[in-house]
Amino acid sequence: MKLVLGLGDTGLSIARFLSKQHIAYRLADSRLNPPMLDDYVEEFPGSIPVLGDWKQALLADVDEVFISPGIAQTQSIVIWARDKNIPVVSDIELFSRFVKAPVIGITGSNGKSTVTQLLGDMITNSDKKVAVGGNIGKPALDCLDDQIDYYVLELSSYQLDYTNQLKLLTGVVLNITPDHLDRYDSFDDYTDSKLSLYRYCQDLVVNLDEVIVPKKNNAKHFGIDMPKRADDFGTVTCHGSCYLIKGDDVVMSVSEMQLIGEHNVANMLAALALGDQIGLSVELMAQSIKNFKGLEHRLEWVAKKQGVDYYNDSKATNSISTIQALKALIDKHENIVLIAGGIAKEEDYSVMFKLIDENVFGVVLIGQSAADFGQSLNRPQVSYAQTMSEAVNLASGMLNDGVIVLSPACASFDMFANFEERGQAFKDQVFELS
Ligand code: UMA
Ligand code: ADP
Repeated sequence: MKLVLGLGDTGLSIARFLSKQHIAYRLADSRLNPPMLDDYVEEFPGSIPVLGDWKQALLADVDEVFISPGIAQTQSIVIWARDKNIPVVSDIELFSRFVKAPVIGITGSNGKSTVTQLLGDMITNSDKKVAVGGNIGKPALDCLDDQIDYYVLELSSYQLDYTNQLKLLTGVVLNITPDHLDRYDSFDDYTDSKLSLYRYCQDLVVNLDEVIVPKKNNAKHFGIDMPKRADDFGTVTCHGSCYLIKGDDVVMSVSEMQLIGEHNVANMLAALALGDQIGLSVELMAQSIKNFKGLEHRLEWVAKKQGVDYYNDSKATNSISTIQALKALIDKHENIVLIAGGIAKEEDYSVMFKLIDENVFGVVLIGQSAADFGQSLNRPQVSYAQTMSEAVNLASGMLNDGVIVLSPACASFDMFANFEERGQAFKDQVFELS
């Protein structure tokens, strides 16, 4: 008997998969009304999940636990299972046991979804069948299909924590900066979780600009500087224009990218390096980059209203992502108003506050962290809002030209269901402005 823990997207995908394989399982969730309850009951009429506080009895006759990534290792059910030497395994490891085509794994603190989606586009553009999934949204097990040539999986540290076996053709740890520290004893533990991805890779892609990631000679490298080796990716600036290059060869001009910011240049280089490692044509990959509009809620241009450009960067849930958004916008605009705040992460925000003090004209603060953030800022004009509509209205009153960006540097759960709902609320309000 297997035990499936969690009835969100992952739990439902595991239940579906085990049912198809005719493997007996019990499904449990510690909440009384988990997100996928209705879907589960509709798909498996007659099956009843066990809801409410974890009980030891859930483990009776169980030889393996399949767990959703949102359930922390400190939860009693995980501790009980491990005390009884019952393996606690992610959906990713289960997927890996059954997958036939090569898998590419992408992790990191920021940029995972952007690189995952772009690499998926590059593979499609090369006339191969690709499935893109994992932490980006579609659970890995729901992607399994015999027709697929490549799987591109975004992997979170939570998923990696419960993974001990996985076969990746290639993979990358894009960057490592503090995030999710409520789930880890220390930043070192979080780093180890991210770096564990390399244990499963046949070939590796390494970011030369990420000091924490150990450099390996047998890896393909990328970084913002000029590459030292013919097969690595980087950039060069010539007569004021910046180019993406492989070795000494120009791939394309950065001005042909639709995304802005140096962080996105790094993301493009990472996707190029991964694609090159699996044999995609550099020319076709460059075409995919030129066509790539980016993902919703990631420094997404929304509209220009009364001379002001509005950007939705709701996915910025930590300080480094907001720092990168501001740096990208500072390069192009003199007047910036930032809408930020929410549930702050356990990290040091001082670099972000300094950047705001030096470069941002006005700030509108929302959510739980508003008062703390306000006290840490000295220079810009600061206002406080209770709702997103109030925040957008206050921000638009501060500027006649320039840019207003929602880049919260915080999680959204104090005011919204998730970052998508927060970004949508921002966009709806922007569209309502005259
Ligand atoms: N649950 C409990 N007890 C708990 C915690 C959760 O029973 O203490 C139950 C919840 O009631 C719920 C289920 O577990 O029914 C939810 O499981 P989950 O939180 O693991 O969420 P899923 O719906 O399965 O979605 C997960 C990822 N969520 C998390 O890692 C928190 C999704 O990433 C991912 O897209 C999906 O699997 C498919 O692979 C989301 C995410 O926020 C986008 N990820 C984090 C991030 O990107 O920062 C890591
Ligand atoms: P993830 O899937 O790792 O959360 P996303 O591609 O969804 O990454 O982007 C999340 C946030 O991080 C967005 O605000 C985006 O603008 C920002 N971001 C994207 N790439 C990087 C990067 N390489 N470094 C820092 N921030 C980034």
